[in-house]
Amino acid sequence: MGNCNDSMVEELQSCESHQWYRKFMTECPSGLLTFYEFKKFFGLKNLSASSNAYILTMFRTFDMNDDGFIDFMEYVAALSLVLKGGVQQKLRWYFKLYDIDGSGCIDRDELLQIIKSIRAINGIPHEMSAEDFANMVFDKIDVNGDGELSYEEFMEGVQNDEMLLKTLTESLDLSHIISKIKGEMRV
Ligand SMILES: [Ca+2]
Ligand SMILES: [Ca+2]
Ligand SMILES: [Ca+2]
Repeated sequence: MGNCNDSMVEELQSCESHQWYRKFMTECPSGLLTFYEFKKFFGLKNLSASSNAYILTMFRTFDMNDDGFIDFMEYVAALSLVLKGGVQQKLRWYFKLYDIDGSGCIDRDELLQIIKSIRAINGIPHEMSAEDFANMVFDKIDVNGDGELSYEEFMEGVQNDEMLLKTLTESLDLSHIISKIKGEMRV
């Protein structure tokens, strides 16, 4: 039967966009998802404050024109990135997601907040504390030591470190959310 994750991705990639369109239009007849609807759409309920903050950041990253809604084009763009995007594209998107205040750099608090939120959502126990992990990331890739990760430091540092790349892409592959969509589409 092969690898379950591979077949899931193949299955999702073979999905016709009209299926996604139908789901979007059924759950969101106005064609615009608010943050509240976005959470409902993905079945995200009873989130802790930090998870809620993470989902809000994700929502804002999807909302490319910053109008407070996710329209169908933004929805499709986000899904196709998640499903098909290459490493560079994904990292670029993660950088935007991590840079919560949009300053163009990721500081330690932003990284810590994201790590904590991701862990809360994924619910997987980790050997290393979120604080230690954030410190390790900065030790490794904050090349000029100014306490912030620039876009260049982030892109180069993560791509040149197999462990970081694996950890970041795995923790952020959104498989949790995709499996929720997939579950609903089967019904
Ligand atoms: Ca929008
Ligand atoms: Ca920032
Ligand atoms: Ca730096």
